[in-house]
Amino acid sequence: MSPSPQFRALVFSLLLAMNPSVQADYIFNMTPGVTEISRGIHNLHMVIFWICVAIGLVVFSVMFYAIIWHRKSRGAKAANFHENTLVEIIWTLIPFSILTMMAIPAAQLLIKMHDTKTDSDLSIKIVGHQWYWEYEYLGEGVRVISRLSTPQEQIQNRDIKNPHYLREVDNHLVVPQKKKIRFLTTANDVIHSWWVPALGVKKDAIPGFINEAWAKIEEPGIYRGQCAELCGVLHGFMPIVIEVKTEAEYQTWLLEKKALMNNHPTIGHTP
Ligand SMILES: [Cu+2]
Repeated sequence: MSPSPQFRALVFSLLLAMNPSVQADYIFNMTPGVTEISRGIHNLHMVIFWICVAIGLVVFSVMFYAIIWHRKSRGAKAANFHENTLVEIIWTLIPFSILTMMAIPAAQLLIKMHDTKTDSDLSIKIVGHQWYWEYEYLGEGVRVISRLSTPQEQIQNRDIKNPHYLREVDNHLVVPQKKKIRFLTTANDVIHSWWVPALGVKKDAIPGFINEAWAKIEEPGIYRGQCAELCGVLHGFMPIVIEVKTEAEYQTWLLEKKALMNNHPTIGHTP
């Protein structure tokens, strides 16, 4: 009997996974991102990860040592003691101090992440809609409606999918580099969540509430994200694309956008 197609596919994918050149394409870890905060999150994640690895090694070493060298078949007799105050104090103090060590850098980073009050250079109101994003540049009179731009032919498998399939929009959120941008998120209908991993920002957009986040992006480029709160049938079809420009390019873009909106006041106002 020849192996089933499923079995052959499994063997093939396992062989493929063992190939070093294929492994190079996989990144299992979180990425450091492009802001000070996202790097801070990544570093904290790595520190906590290695603390967990160390705890795991210590606990499992002691456990396997006890299981192997002090097993009953070797004639080991279990110690029988209760209410040993010293032991109880030690096994309370050790986890307590480990948790405190973890909490200090985590709290420092959280405070930094939530500090939207100081020195922000511009504020952008982000409104989640079923199913697109709306960006309003506060004080500038500029509004951008950002919708999925992947053609229906690709979604319905009638055309070849492009590399940014379902992660591309008609109008990017354009922002300047090296400026502290304050994001104010809210929603028009149901709860959405504005998530851009490279910025280390994930903020719920809740109707009737305004949440705050911020980012200061060092390098120009395009960064992508998506809605991260199940918001209805097209939840997976409202991506986020941020285009970071140099300050001069951003000012030019803003002027062009303002001129366009003055000439056509309905642009960006109607979904
Ligand atoms: Cu959504």
